[in-house]
Amino acid sequence: MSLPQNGLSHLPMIDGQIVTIERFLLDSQPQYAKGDLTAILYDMALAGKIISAQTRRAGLLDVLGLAGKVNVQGESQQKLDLLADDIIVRLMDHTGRLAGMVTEERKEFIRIPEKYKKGSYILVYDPLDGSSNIDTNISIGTIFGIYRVLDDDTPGIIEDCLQPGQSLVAAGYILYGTSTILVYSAGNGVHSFTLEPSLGEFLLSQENIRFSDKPVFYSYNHARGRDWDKGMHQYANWLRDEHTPKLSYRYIGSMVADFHRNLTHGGVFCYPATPEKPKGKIRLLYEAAPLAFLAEQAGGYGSDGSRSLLDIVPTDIHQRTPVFIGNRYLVEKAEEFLNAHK
Ligand code: FDP
Repeated sequence: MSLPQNGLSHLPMIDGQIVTIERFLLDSQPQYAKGDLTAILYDMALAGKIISAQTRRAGLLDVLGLAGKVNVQGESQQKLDLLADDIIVRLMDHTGRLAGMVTEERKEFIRIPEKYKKGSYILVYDPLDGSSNIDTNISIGTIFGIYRVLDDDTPGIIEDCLQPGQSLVAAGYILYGTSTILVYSAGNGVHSFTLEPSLGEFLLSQENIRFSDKPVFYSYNHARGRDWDKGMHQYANWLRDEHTPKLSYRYIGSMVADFHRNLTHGGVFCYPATPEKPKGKIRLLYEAAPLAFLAEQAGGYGSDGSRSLLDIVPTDIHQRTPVFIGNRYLVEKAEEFLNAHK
């Protein structure tokens, strides 16, 4: 990103140009495309703006704290989770571009109401990842993935969502941090946009993001260490004691924020399996697979400890998976340690 000198220094620019997300998406669209995917991505940017505005005001509005309900994972839902979920459904169900949706916050596959046209895409999303951090003003984010339906002629069905991450046509996240950033890939590199709050516009801030080949960070919940198997212990020791140059340990506990930091500076995020949680904690469809898609597009890799996260064919829309994601060689090293102690 170049630094302009002419009083526009608050605006992100690429080679002196101000590029809005709309312009970038339209320019990136293949000539044969109908524009539906572009429109879904643009709608997700709009959802991000609305959710961002709500999260910024969360301390003022009555949206902090528990909503008094429990979601399908048996976790307490925060009011802001429900609000973010509602915003996305209300923005997306009537556009004629989707055939269905899956969200962390609803048990069932969301069908498109019959009164609306059915589209050719499926949206899977976690409206607010890291939501246990909401009350403490720590970065949280929306993660999403987009699939094509298996059959254009049938109404959207659950099987449309049970596709491996290899079939994603696009994925991304919106991170509500010190600024609001949208990061996405439609299979042609990873690009980021920063929300300029006074304009309400996402402006291109970085094109073709790649993991640094000199990673800096590793991230996992160290407190879960007592439950790890030998392979994970040895991997953690290797990260701490043997990697050169020395890495730094950082864990926010908001995967999307941990991922973003590691994408920006290089590193690895892990949420391994434990006897208590043999499948780990992270959800495959709307958390792990979209981030693994972005990781691969940025030259990194996402694994469940023995295979690519993108190769796993989901059997349940809310299934969980162990996650190792970040710089390819750091993730492959995790596979090596875990497999040696199976
Ligand atoms: P959260 O429960 O707050 O939504 O997948 C959910 C997730 O957060 C990740 O974002 C985060 O990395 C992880 O869970 C935190 O779990 P631990 O508290 O067990 O570390």
